[in-house]
Amino acid sequence: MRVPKPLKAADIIDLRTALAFLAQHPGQLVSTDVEADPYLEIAGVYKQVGAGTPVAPPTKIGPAMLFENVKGYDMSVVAGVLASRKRTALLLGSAPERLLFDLIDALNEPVAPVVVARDQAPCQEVVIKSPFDVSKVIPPIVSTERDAGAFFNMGLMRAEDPETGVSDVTIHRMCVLGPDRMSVSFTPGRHIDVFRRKAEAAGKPLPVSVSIGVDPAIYVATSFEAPTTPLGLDELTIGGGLRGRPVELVECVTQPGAKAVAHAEIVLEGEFRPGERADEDENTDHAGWAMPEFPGYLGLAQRDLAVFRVTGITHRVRPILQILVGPGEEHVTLSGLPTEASIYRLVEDAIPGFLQNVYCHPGGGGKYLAILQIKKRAWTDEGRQRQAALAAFAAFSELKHVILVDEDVDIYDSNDVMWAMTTRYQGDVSTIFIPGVKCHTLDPSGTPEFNPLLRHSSISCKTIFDCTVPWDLKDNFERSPFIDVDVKRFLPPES
Ligand SMILES: [Mn+2]
Repeated sequence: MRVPKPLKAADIIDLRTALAFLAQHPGQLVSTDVEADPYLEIAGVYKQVGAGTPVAPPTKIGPAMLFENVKGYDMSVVAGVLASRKRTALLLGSAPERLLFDLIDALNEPVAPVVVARDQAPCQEVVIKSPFDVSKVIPPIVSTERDAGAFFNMGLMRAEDPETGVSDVTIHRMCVLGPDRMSVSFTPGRHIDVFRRKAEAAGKPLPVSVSIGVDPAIYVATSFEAPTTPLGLDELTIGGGLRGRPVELVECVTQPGAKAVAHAEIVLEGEFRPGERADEDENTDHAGWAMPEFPGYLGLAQRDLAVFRVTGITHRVRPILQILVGPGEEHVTLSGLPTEASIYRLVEDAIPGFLQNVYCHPGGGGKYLAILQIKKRAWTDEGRQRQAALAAFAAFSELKHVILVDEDVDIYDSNDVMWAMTTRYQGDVSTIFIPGVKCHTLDPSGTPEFNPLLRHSSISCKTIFDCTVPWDLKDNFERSPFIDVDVKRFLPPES
């Protein structure tokens, strides 16, 4: 028998090819056939294996994990496909420090999706029409004992504007409330919610698809937010740009107005009906909790949310349910990479050649904390680092802390960044406070209880930590000049 060719990143077209690709790389994918319970156990296992900060210790950045024996279900579950920057770079055929530039290239050269015929859409190999109970078909993943119920948090929601026809994809957390009902948590202003409100005002349902388990490039592209992707810019065109070929869509079976990702593992078809609302915690006697949120705390249950009515489930034969556990490093990837690209683009437009790279650090869940690496080229660049930080806040409104470092600091190595913050920083002269600015609702320190000067929660003091060397003092800050050696000669292979 011929030995098959190894897969390249460019061969990845869906979750399955992504997992087969990862299996070729030591330490990137681990499988278990030990029976695992979707209630608490799967999340509890992956929390230790690979969720990463801001999940509480013990945790770490580890491999993706495939649970092949899920208690009570004939479906596998995979966690953490994107829970590592290195793995994400492998999957996109890139390098960790290059990812944001790939995203910018994809933004500049988007590729529009195409619609394929039903028989070209593996996601419709199995079609389940009502009546059904979602939780009997798909393993209901519950992360902690206090959670409001089972959540889908890797569901790629797609809908079209009922007036203009423009489309949008976004991941929104969905809590399973009943056999065919789930609540959807929309942050105010999110694009699909704009579509939903228009349909509701016209007294009509909004057809929607939720694709679960897709090419990792699609997930990465999906998490762009305005202003980089304004209303009307379909993030799937960026997913297509990343791969250099269109994402394939298919018309839904039970929702003719909706289209799903043809190569998804599972698709929930459904609609938002006018006026229908629910509380996220209706099944826990309104205990007040939702699920673990990206800043590392248990999220509060939201009330009066839009309700997604499931009208059909389609899936592949032996489907794989893709989940995110934490949220930790996987959220950092999904949220942080597009944020890095948005920041770089805006700063580069304003001050060409100055910003070297950006890293949205796990300490901020990919949203609150960005490290900007800059290069002062002349005395005239002094102060531009702070201008770059201001531009970063403009590029992404939920950003709270910016740490500025010079070009000789490794932004991905927290030790190196803390070294800069210690030896190139004086609190009283190197810190810039911008108090009372809108940040993010999920920062528990951005409240009037924490800071009496704040009138409401979700307002914070944006802060710039300038850990760059003043231009005229450069000579005092030269790092010890070791020689540059090709170390590979001195080490065993593979290390
Ligand atoms: Mn959008």
